[in-house]
Amino acid sequence: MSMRPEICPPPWIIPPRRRDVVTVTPWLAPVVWDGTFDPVLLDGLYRPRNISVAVTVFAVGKYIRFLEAFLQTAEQHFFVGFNVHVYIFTDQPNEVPRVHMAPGRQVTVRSVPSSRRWQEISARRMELIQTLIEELRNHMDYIFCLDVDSQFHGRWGTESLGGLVGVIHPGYYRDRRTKFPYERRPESRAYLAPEDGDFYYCGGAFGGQLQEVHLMAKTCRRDFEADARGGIEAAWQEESHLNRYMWIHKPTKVLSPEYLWQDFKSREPEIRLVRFSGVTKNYAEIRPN
Ligand code: UD2
Repeated sequence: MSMRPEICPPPWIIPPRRRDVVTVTPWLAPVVWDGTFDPVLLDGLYRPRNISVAVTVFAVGKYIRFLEAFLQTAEQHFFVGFNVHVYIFTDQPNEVPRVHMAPGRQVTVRSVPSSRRWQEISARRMELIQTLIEELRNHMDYIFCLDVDSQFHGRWGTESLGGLVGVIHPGYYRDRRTKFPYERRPESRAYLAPEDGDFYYCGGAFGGQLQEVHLMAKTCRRDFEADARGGIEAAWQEESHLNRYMWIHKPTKVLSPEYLWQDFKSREPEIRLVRFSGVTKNYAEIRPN
């Protein structure tokens, strides 16, 4: 792989690009914010490697209604110009909208049973992600697991790639760790003590290299099931287990809340760009219970 030197200034002359936010973790993982990276440089580095990115998205019950906008906006903003394979898990395969996709991009639909409890849907995701990755090994390079009730509004691309990638939850990024809604009961395998924790990460967006995400999904599933056998369900289901996992196995890249905002939240000054955001929804109307 060769790179033209003129597109990459010498690293020692680049001043820090953002001073208003944390751009590196104490364990030296980058925290990605608008302005901290050069998209042209990064795309140029990854393009010769012909990388492929898998995406999982779950659309069970009424959540099928979010799929069309999710897919359409992914075409506009998510890894544009790269190989992308979206895996849709749904109980209504015939209702999956047809969205035109650019060359190198495709969709696969997988059937899953309907659920009576919304917590079940969220919990089962880790199991399905684990088994999907076991099938995909050697076919895809990276995977992102995303909430369907969301839309892309800005670029989400090669700057997000890493071994294990966590997204800082938009609801808690200004809070102290004692306020994070981690699982606080020591009898749960998702337990974190008040002095533990780095960020509060989203269950609605995470990813990385296949083997890293596989290990995380497998561990979260195992711990979730062990909790269930003991009659306990963590405060935020798989999101709680993911937070426990990422406390112990630090992500190699952290994405700022630009990568999962929430439409109902007013924009803070440090959020220059919302790239992906959860739509505002009526929980009582949309969830099975
Ligand atoms: C939060 C998390 C979410 C998950 C959940 C509880 C963020 C910003 N959001 O979202 O990731 O951790 O809390 O565990 O991190 N789904 C269906 N059908 C249903 C219910 C859910 O398909 O009837 C799927 C769908 O893909 C949805 C996802 O599960 O996007 C998460 O469920 P949610 O959107 O209801 O949870 P929410 O927004 O409270």
